[in-house]
Amino acid sequence: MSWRAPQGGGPRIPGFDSTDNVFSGGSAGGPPLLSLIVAALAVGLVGLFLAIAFGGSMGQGTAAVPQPTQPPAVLPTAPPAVQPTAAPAATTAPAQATSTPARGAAGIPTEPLGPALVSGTGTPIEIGTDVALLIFNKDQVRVPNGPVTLTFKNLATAVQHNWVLVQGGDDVASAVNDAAQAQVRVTRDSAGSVPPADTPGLLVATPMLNPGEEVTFTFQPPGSGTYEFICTFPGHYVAGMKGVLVVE
Ligand SMILES: [Cu+2]
Repeated sequence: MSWRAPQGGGPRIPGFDSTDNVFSGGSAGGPPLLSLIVAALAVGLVGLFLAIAFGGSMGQGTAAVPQPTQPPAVLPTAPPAVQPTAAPAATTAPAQATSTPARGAAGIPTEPLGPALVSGTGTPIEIGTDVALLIFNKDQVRVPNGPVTLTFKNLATAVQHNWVLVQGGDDVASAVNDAAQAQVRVTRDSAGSVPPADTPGLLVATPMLNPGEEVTFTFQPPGSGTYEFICTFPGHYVAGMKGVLVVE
C-alpha cells in the first residue's frame, strides 16, 4: 500500500512525469525556437540577397572597368598595323615609276624628235602610207619656206611605219637609216628602229607608229631646198619607202 503512495506520488516528480516534460518543453521552447529559426532564415536570406546584390554590382563594376581599358588597348594597336602596310604599297609605286624611265632609256621614243622640231604651227601638210605596200602615199610634197605642221598617218593594216626627214639625199638618208637599225639591236624591238636625235643629218623623226596611228608635229626646215624623207623600219627604206620634201 505504502509503495503505491510513493509510486502514486510519482507524478509529483517532474523528471518522471513524461506528460509534464512534453507539455512543459513543448509549450515553453516551441515558439522561441521557431522564431529563432525564422529569424535566422530571414537574416540568412537577407544576407544572401545583399551578398548577391553587392557582389553582383561589384562584380559588374569591376568588369566594366577593364572593358573600357581593353578597347583602347586594341584600337591603338590596329591602326599602326594598317599604316605600315600602306607605306610599303606607296613604296612600290615609285619603283614602278622608276621602271618607266628605264624603258625610255632603252631607246624607244614615244614622241617626235630631232633638231628641226619646233613648237607652234606652220604650213599644214598630211602624208600617209600605202595600205599594204612599203611606200608613202606621196613621194613629193612642196611647202613654202617656213615652219611645217605635218600630220603623218600609218594607214597600213599590219605594218609599223615612221617618217624621218634628213638634210641631204640618199647618202645621208642611208646613214640615218643605218643609225635607226642600230637602235633595234639596242632595244630588241622594231619600235625602237628610230634614229637618235643627235644622228648627223637628221632633221626630225617620228616614233614608230602602229597601224592606224597618227602623229602631228611642227618642224622648221633649214631653208629652201630638197630634203629626203624615209621610213626607218628595218628593210623599208632599202625597199624604196622614201620621198622628197621641196621647200620653196
Ligand atoms: Cu615603213
